[in-house]
Amino acid sequence: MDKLGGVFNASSPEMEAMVDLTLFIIIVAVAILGIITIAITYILIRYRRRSADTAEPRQDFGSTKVEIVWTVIPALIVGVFFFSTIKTMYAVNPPFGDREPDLVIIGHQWWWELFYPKSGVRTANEVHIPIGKKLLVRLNSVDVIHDFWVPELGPKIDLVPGHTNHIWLSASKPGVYLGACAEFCGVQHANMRIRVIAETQEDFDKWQEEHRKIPPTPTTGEAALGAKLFQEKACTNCHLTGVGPDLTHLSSRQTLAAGALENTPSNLVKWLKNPEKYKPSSYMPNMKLTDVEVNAIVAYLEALK
Ligand code: HEC
Ligand SMILES: [Cu+2]
Repeated sequence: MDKLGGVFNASSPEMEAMVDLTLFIIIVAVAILGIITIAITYILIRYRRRSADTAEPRQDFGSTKVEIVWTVIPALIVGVFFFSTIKTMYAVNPPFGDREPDLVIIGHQWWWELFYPKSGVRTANEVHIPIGKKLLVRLNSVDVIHDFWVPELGPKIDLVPGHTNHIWLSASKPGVYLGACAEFCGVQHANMRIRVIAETQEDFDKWQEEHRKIPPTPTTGEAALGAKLFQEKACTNCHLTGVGPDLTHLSSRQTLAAGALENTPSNLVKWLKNPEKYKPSSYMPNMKLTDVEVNAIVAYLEALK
């Protein structure tokens, strides 16, 4: 399974702001720890009990000056943390007013439904974004609480049934950023992976243009038989209704079933024959297809481009 990128490998302005704040707090905290450790060590040695000491040392009770110093300094430090945090929150999550979302993500057990309202593109599990742009993302769930988390790009955000959340998503350089559902959501929680594919505006536009088109239904050969079976075997009952992922441009995706399998024609055959084996308990039923049927459906799905 692919490894997630680390949070310190920030690849978006949002994540950079969060990492800067984290490092700043860590550095200040370590400096305080250092000062205190040195002070305690010094005091322990300098004022240790010596053999000539017989009486109790001088005792001081109450010093307004000292009280003020040790109240004001920590208050200032906490104040600086407070304002840096507010500034970071604002950088990561600026108000979006009545702007319409650029992308809608809907959590399902155990896959991500993706919809780009402005272009009408529907897909699943692999989010495409243009680099250097902030996308406003609206998140929802149809079943239980899920959580969208791509560590290199930004904070985690819950997908809650009956409640809408928003997040800004961006990437500063092209790449494939891996993420995962970060809220336990059932047996296949671990196989609910996300890929964010950040590309140049040009490549993103091209991707979007291709995904807007409904490919023609094949009329000859195995693929034509597959198209017929796709209707007859009731695949459409789930895959055209949002119960299962949109399969129109499946062949352009890198993985199958939210990261459970690499997307190759032979893995697609395996998946269709026995989804249970690769993603136990997933809501894709074993459709009990014959080899001929599976091959025809794979030919059809591969032909949809
Ligand atoms: C009862 C609803 C249902 C039916 C019927 C159904 N599927 Fe699915 N299918 C799903 C669900 C739900 C998933 C997502 C599984 C997951 O990732 O957890 C899925 C996943 C898939 C995937 C992987 C998609 C991706 O984005 O990675 C393929 C391919 C697929 N189904 C093909 C088919 C074909 C072909 C048929 C008909 C022979 C079919 N399905 C019938 C519900 C269904
Ligand atoms: Cu989940």
